[in-house]
Amino acid sequence: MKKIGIVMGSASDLPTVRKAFDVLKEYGVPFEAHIFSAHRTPEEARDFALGARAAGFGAIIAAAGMAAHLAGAIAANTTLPVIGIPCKSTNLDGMDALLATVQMPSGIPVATVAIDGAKNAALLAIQILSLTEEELAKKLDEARRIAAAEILKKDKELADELAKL
Ligand code: RP5
Repeated sequence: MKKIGIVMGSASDLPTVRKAFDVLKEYGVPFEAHIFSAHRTPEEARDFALGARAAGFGAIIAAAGMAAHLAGAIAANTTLPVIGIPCKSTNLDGMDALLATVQMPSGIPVATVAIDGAKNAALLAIQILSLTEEELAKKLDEARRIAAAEILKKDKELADELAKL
C-alpha cells in the first residue's frame, strides 16, 4: 500500500494534526509525518515534495496556520494529490490560513478541508488510496454505515422524547 505523507508548518500544529494520525492508524494506513515550514525550512519542504512520488507516497496532507503557504508550496513541487488543512490561529480564527490554503492559482490544486479539519483530511487521503485498495474501500463503507446507524438511533430517541411531551 502507498504511504500518506503529512507535513506541518510548526510543532504548534501537532494538536490538530494528531487527529489525522489517529484516523490513519485506525484504518491501518502507513504514514510518515514531518515538521517542514514553507517559510522557515523551504528547502526541506521542497525536497520532500520533489521526492514524494518516488518514495512511495500516494497523497500528501499539509497543515499550516497564519500565512499558510505550505500546502501550496508542496503542491508546486509534486503532482501527487495534496490535501491542505488550514490551522486555527489566535488572531483570525483560521480564516487567514483557510484563504491562503484554498485560493490556489489555476493549475496547482490543493484539496482544502475545513479549518482544523484533520479528520476529513485523513479520510480524503484514505479515499484516494481506496481507488486501488479494496480493503480500504470496504472499511470506508462500514464506517459510513455505522455513522448512519448512530444518527438514526438519535433520530428515534428524539421522536420517542417528543412523543412523550
Ligand atoms: C505557521 O505559523 C505554522 O503552521 C503555525 O500554524 C503558525 C505558527 O507557528 P509557530 O510560531 O507556533 O511556530 O507557519
